[in-house]
Amino acid sequence: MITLHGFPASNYYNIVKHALLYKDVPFEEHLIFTGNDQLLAVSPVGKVPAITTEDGVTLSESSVICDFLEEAYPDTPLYPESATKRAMVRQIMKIAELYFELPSRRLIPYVFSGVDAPDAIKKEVRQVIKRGIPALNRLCQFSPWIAGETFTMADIYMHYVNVVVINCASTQLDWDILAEIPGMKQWNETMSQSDIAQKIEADRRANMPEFKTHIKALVQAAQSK
Ligand SMILES: N[C@@H](CCC(=O)N[C@@H](CS)C(=O)NCC(=O)O)C(=O)O
Repeated sequence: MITLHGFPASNYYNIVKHALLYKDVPFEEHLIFTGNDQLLAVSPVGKVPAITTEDGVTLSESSVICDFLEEAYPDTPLYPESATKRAMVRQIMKIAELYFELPSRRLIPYVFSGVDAPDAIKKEVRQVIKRGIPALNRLCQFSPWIAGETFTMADIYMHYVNVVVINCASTQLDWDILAEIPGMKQWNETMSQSDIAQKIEADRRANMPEFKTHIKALVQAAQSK
């Protein structure tokens, strides 16, 4: 059975968890937070998520794990058959990560510490997201799914990117970012209503207090050095 390493408050972790649940691949969750040296045994840079495959191989990087799951468990596909359409799905995922996820992520420490981010950082984050908006407007179909008629990995990926956009970038920048992409909010709402997304959201909320305690301990340890 696959082991999924990480913690349910992580949106990257939840991308992989959603794909596993959607594909109905048996897995067990191993709760481990970042900053734990044991994570290095399964993830070369000590980031979450990582998996241990049924063959005992460890893999990290959410998009790599998603590709692996598709190839190893093709029965419930999450990518189209045509190479071109597969690339289009991956294009949405890549743009979402580079122009929405990564800039929004820079604001996570400020959200957790309840401090307003410095203007210089806000400016940089805003500039990157501004490039992502027209790109996603061009690429996202919402007909009804993000890449067209078929539900794909890009639906899963974008939904969990949006968690960070909504909770970090929109709050810190006082900017309703999803509203800039017509169809995005309604699609995101539909995504959040699936049984899988609801289970993942319940697990995320349940894990939050422990995760916050962990972050506080990390900050205190760093300050006392
Ligand atoms: N590119 C990685 C990013 C994963 C990532 O940043 N995970 C966060 C948790 S949501 C993490 O492990 N952060 C710890 C760190 O940056 O050291 C992926 O796609 O899996």
